Amino acid sequence: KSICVVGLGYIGLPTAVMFANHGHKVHGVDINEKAVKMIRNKELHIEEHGLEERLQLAVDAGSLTADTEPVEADVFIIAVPSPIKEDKTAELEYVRQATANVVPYLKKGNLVILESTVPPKTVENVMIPELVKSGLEIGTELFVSHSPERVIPGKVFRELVSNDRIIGGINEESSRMTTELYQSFVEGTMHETDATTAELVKVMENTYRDVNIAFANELAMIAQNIGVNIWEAIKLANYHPRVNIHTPGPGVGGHCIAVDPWFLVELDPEKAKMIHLARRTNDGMPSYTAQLTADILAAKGIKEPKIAVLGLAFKGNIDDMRESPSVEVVNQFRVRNMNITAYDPHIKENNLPEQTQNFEQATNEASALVILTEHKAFKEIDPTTLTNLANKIVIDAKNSIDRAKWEQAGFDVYVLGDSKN
Ligand code: SAJ
Repeated sequence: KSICVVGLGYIGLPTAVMFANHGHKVHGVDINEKAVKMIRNKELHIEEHGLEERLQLAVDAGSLTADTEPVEADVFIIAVPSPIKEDKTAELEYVRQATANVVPYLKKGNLVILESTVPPKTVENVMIPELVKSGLEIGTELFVSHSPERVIPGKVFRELVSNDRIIGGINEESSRMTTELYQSFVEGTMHETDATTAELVKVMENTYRDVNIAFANELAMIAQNIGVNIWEAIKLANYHPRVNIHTPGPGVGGHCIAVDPWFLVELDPEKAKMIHLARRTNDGMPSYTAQLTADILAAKGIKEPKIAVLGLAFKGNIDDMRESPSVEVVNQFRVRNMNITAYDPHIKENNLPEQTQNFEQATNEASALVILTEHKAFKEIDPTTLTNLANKIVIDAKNSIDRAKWEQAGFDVYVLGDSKN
């Protein structure tokens, strides 16, 4: 089949590459000219394990092209951002615009698939009104579905293949066509439903995690006050066959889990009470983490401390800083007039004035290291080599380092949610 993928970001590019390497002729579209150029040159504008070699293969074989404009195709896949605005309501302009952009290229028999995560009813209320402008009859001449991506950054290529998929067509024929297409590489089961159900299911999945993480964060703060290590307590609770408590931390980041619950709050603010509170709890964790650090240093009598923040990505081993709680933790340190440097081996451009690309520089004369992201690179630090610090104090908001190893090297180790500090 010929497939036009609109949006070549964290989801669109891997998806385009997968289809291209599984017998389809793919044309990728992005408004970012620099990204398009890079893709044509087989260069990555995003980091994802296994992407580089797969991109090379697809471009060399001539099965993947890229441009800023769509072309005619059998199938159009839309994978553009659907963020929230300042006021926490959904920004659907990218979805609407991407849909409008493909309309001039649509022909009878085409299938349009939305992969972006969206508030329930977006296909019906935002996409369909654009698609009717093609003059094609929706459901008989033009087929439409929502097939939300479910992959986790860092393991995209594994999960694209192995995860089950929800396929929500606007009618059965749309679902059937979509299932058939994804069967090119998906080994998981395809579950067909209607478009609005699929939209809700996807938003529910991410909200489930957000609420569960908020619960874990609440427990961490309680444990901290009563002398219990929450990490140990959660591990023990999760031995119960029907309990799965998530992990606490300095907050929830990314473009999905910290965003999608707001779609439900916007949809029904009266009913989405717990969902709203969970968002607020998780959004409060950066401030809690900064205050925890400030309290530890004050208790040690360290005046005008210099903090080395380790980890700016929103989670481990990725290069993505979107909605990262680390940015807010840094901000909370600023608010407390604390001196900071920030370092992340995965974030190659300086996004914050405090950021440095040099680990030595970041840690030089530091009163404390504050680990905010569970990068493998931080776990591998040999604490005995850290000889440029002002104090041997490490605060681990992710419980990610080997405590014994650091203590042996003479460090005072503090872990968020563990009052054995
Ligand atoms: N986090 C915690 N505690 C946890 C799990 C995560 O504090 O127990 C934090 C992480 O540190 C990170 C944030 O939450 O800051 C989100 O990380 P994540 O790994 O849970 O999720 P994402 O945003 O990378 O990907 C999620 C996934 N959804 C679910 O797990 C239900 C993924 O499958 C989706 O495809 C993706 O959202 C998406 O695009 O919607």
